[in-house]
Amino acid sequence: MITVPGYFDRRQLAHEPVQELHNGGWAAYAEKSSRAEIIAASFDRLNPARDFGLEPLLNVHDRGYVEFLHSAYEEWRATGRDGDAIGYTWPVVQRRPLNLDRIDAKLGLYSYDAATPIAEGTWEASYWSAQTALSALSAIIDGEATVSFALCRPPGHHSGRDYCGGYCYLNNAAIAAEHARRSGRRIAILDIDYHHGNGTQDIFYEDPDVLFVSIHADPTTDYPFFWGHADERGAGAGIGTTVNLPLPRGTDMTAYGSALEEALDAVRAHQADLLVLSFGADTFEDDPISYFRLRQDDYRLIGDRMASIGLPVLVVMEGGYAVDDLGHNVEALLCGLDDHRA
Ligand code: Q9C
Ligand code: ZN
Repeated sequence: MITVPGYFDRRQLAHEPVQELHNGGWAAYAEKSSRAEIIAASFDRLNPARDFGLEPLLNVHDRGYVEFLHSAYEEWRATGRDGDAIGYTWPVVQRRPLNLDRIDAKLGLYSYDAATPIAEGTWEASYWSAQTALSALSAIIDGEATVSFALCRPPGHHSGRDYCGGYCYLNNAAIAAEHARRSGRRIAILDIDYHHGNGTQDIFYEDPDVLFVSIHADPTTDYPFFWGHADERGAGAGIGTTVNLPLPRGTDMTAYGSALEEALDAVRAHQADLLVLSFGADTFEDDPISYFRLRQDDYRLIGDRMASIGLPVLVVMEGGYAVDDLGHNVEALLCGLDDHRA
């Protein structure tokens, strides 16, 4: 039984892209709404999201990008096409501000991959996913809880200030972290999704106040390839407040546990007073798109280790695609986090 307060809004289910480009062909979209349903089923009750409006979203994301997310599907359909909006031309060289109106061009400007289609309910679901993160945060800020769970979906950690990618549209963890920082908290973000959280890293890359630590699959073999290498340590005033701990495919709890201790040392050294945990259960041994070997019991250990640093923790859901096991894996993590405090 989960005793940690959870937050969720059913409007997050509205996002249901049909397919994604996978290994050179079309495959069923892995980030499906049943992921959220199965996690929700592990809770006796979930708290509804409150509406914090657009402002906290715009404190992280570019206004032009947010407007694009809001209208992209409609603009795509207005060209007479069927199906979901998806980019196919990306401005990799000689980028300049052209102010292109064509939806095909805007999809290229505001995304970095072909894994992130925009469907009819994408804006509505992403908006409420972000509000869910803010609502779960408020339970901690208002002193009602020391651990709180945001059942975010769509996930967020691949989304940057002005782009979507990796099934992510609005960066829920970054939005909550920025909101908490503005209320005077000192923030560490620990990202333990299988994939590197390139969007979150990018948002805080030059920021000395927000620590970003990530344990993930080595990007030389795994998505997102271009970010998450160990030598990425931040820039400008933010040098040292980005920490990347890539691990090889096949990693089990023994090696994972050592990386986790290193990550927690970095969190302690930052002297944060709030930990935002970007939690992906795609490190699970049976995950269909990932290659670590964590087992259900390991999530309990991870939660337990995390609780040992004694900080309030906002858990923000990211990936995890072994749908049948997802509810149990989330439950294991939250039980580990909570036990410690009893
Ligand atoms: N199937 C998260 O876990 N895969 N995003 C690219 C190959 C993208 C994962 C296409 C994986 C993104 C939040
Ligand atoms: Zn992932």
